Amino acid sequence: MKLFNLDNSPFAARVRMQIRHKGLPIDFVEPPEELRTQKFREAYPLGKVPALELDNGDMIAESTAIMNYLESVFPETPMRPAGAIEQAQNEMLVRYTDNHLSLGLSPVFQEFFALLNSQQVPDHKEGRFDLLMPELRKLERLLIQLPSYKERELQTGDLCVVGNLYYVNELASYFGKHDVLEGLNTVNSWLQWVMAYPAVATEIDVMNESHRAMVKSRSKQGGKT
Ligand SMILES: N[C@@H](CCC(=O)N[C@@H](CS)C(=O)NCC(=O)O)C(=O)O
Repeated sequence: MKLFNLDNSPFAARVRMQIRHKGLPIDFVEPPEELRTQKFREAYPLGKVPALELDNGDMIAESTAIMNYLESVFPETPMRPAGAIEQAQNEMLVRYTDNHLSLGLSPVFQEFFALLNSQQVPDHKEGRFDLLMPELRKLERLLIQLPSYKERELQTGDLCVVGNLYYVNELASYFGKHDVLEGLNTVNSWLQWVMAYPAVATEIDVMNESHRAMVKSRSKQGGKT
């Protein structure tokens, strides 16, 4: 099996963390097609990565579909709980990331790339980053309400949250925000717990290096893509 992925993609990083944590025999490869081209869109079922290519050539798109498939096919070191309520609780973290956190993060990304391209100084007061803050407070409430992570193993929901949360922290500084997780005590202690897993820490590092290299190269080009 092959995982078509990009180092700086949080959606790919969550799958790589799972593969690394479970020790699965799956290669990580960059898509040979250039991003956002017609060829790229045609090569993958939904025109995005990550995409998992099976040995028979079948392709699975969508990070969460891939993660569920891998849990079904490789049940050792389970990262998706067995019980109905535990499954729903894990799923809440997955859905929180894709339906709440990512939606708040997406306009921040757009603004970030606009800033990078125009080399403008961010407007710290009116930035879209402020719209993201309520989404972070939602995570605090969710983690308080769910049974403590300390009583369970690492799950797919944790991987989804931590990959996207990396970008919240990373982009914050460009918008003049510091300590965006300040006061979110449960989020902070959960983050410490999740980052202590080597598979998580390694893939966050990979994402960080790749993201920073991209920023550096765009800045050198005077913001031109
Ligand atoms: N919902 C998708 C999101 C994947 C996604 O947005 N991938 C980005 C990279 S981070 C991509 O392939 N973008 C290329 C494009 O939109 O042309 C998932 O969970 O896999």
